[in-house]
Amino acid sequence: MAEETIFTKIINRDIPADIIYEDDKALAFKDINPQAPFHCLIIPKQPIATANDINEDNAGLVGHLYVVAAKLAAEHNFSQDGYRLVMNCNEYGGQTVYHIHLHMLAGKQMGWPPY
Ligand code: IU
Repeated sequence: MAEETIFTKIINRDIPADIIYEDDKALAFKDINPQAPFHCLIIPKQPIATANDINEDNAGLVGHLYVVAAKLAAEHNFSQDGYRLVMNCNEYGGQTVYHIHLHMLAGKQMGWPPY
């Protein structure tokens, strides 16, 4: 089990967040430091520390994060124009919160490479 992070506090409503989606397995909320006109984080309610901890047992849950992303894209009309989904891992990946999260960035043309 991963250490409790600030994202567990958001899941438990111990601290506020702009929550835009919730179901029994996942939560999505607006990033407090948005890097695009639309920037939300899609997280599993069950904490998983990093992408290194994704395995056959939790693959369905991780896949569900992408299902939520597709739903949000449709709901917010980003499906056609497109968007970016990113999961940072550990220091070199730029991860700062050790509870996996899918960044969903939309509403502008993204660049590549992403550094
Ligand atoms: P990272 O991939 O671990 O670096 O992403 C963490 C993100 O969490 C980052 O974009 C922060 O702005 C965001 N965030 C947040 O939305 N709310 C918080 O309370 C905290 C971080 I702490």
